[in-house]
Amino acid sequence: MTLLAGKTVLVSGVANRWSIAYAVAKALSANGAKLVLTYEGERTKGEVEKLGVELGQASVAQCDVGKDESISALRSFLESSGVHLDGLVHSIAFARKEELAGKFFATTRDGFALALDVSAYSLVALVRELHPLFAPRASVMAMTYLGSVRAVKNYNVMGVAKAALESCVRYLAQDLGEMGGVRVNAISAGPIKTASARAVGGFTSILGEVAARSPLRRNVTQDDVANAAVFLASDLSTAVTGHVLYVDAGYSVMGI
Ligand code: 0WD
Repeated sequence: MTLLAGKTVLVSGVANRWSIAYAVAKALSANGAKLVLTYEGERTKGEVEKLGVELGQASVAQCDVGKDESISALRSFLESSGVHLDGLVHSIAFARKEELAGKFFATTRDGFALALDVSAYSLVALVRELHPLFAPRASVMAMTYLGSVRAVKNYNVMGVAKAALESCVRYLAQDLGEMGGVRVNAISAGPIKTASARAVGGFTSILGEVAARSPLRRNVTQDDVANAAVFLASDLSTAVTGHVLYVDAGYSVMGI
């Protein structure tokens, strides 16, 4: 309950109650953190405001990570509210649906740039703008997937974006560690049925494969990921940075 008492954490990427970010926000709050939730735009505003009320003391702000002016506006909002951030959760990804199926080589120049921009550069953009608000020993985390290091059917350009995201995590860890001991990590979650996941072609068969072959013989849940996020947000992980923490029921360690 008190693991995160006195800490304020910004959580991006809540779209609905199935979002990984929502489970993370709930777990952070249950462990005593104050929350700032951000939503992308009008489409998700109402739902996120409703979830913010359910979470108690969450404040809610708009931020489209694809737009620098939107990130600057978020910074102004946080500054005017006197918020210092002890944590930042990046739980955002986007690629065009038609590029999450079929041949990877069919990826268009535009689609590649868009996926990399929203899913990877956005972490850099958030840190670039918000780092002056970070408290000492703040914790930044991003959500990634095994498709970054393995070729996963249909994951395609999102796998490339996740590889970039994980590399960004390492470079940001290098930058921020000497600025007050701020750490930056990624959680590589096993597949979970959410709105984003359903956009990936053949997603249900990926769930079946993990349940059949992972050491724990099951899929992971949003709550499994959220518990790891609490660890990374807490002072239990003050010497962990630049790391990709697999929360995947062990699937990634399996060979034949
Ligand atoms: O199997 C899964 N669900 C896994 C997800 C396995 C491993 C990793 N992840 C990652 C995703 O790639 C993503 O980075 O976890 C993160 C969260 O994904 P999620 O919880 O699975 O999906 P979802 O509930 O759809 O949340 C992602 C949200 C978007 O939702 P919608 O469904 O509205 O596209 O990212 C947000 C948006 O709310 N988002 C943006 N937020 C701000 N600015 C933007 C943007 N430009 N674009 C998308």
